[in-house]
Amino acid sequence: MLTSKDQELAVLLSALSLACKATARACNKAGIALLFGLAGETNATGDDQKKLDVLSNDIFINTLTNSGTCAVLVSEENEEPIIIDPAHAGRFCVAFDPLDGSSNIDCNVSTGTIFGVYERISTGFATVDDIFRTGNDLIVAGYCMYGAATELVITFKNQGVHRFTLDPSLGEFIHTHSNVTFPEDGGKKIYSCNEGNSSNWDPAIKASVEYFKAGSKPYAARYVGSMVSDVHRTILYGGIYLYPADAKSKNGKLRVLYEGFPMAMIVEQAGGVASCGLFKGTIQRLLDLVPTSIHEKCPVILGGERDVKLVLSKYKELG
Ligand code: AHM
Ligand code: MG
Repeated sequence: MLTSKDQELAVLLSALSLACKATARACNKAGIALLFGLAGETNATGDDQKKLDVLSNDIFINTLTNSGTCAVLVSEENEEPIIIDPAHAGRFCVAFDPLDGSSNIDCNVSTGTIFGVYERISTGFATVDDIFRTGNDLIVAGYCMYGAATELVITFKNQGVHRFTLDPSLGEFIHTHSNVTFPEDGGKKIYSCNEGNSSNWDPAIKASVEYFKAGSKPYAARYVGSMVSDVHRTILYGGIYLYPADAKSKNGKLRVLYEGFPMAMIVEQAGGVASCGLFKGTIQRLLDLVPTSIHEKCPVILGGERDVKLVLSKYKELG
């Protein structure tokens, strides 16, 4: 029998899937509806907002607020958390990046939405502390990829990773794959990172990428520049995705709450490894971080065990 929590979670998931469908439609029609280009504002981390960033953010905020299932929302596009008035609040808190991969929006390359769901711990007025928790506390993590097809990938913590593809003729996500896992042998030898930053990387990352490129059968380089697409390919084909810290960005580029945590949970649930590498003096499992600000960043190293272990061994060797 469904508990009231299960029922409320079903409503939340329906709201998330509706917001993903609406965002997919906006991306599909962007050229015709003149939705490419800048909105004229910057977001919380100082990035120029695109029209589609703003539209998708409105879609997610309105859909989640109106679902009546949420108490706190954190979006990449909002400087402050949104605390929902108790009369309309539910039991969940959602951190999301409504349209990740902003640099790819205007050239019609894949983008995605990333989200993580917590169950609130407060009673009465929710507070941002409901979301300043380790990634291990997430009860749902997911992403939606707006690519050649729109695909929703979700994990309900400890219940594996599931793939759903949007059938545009039905307007519904169809469940296509259960218990998605990384290829057992590590899969294809692919490394995925912005190598343009390599002169600022630390020695362990430099040495790892040199290792991947060495020998008679070097790894292939693949980098879309949209985390959702790069991580999706890494899970399905194998290999490693890195956005490490560097001399200019000591905490890396990607945000803990709505990029690092949800992707790390999906990767671990698919049998992979998610690490920050050597971060703040220790080899740091990504999901064990405890954020203290909503737009906090962390280094991200995700992939199959074969390749992430290699990077961690370079950290042990070189510091
Ligand atoms: P965004 O949230 O502003 O789109 O930034 C996140 C994106 C990730 O999707 C992607 O992996 C990374 O930034 C690419 O960064 P870069 O252009 O520095 O390679
Ligand atoms: Mg993003």
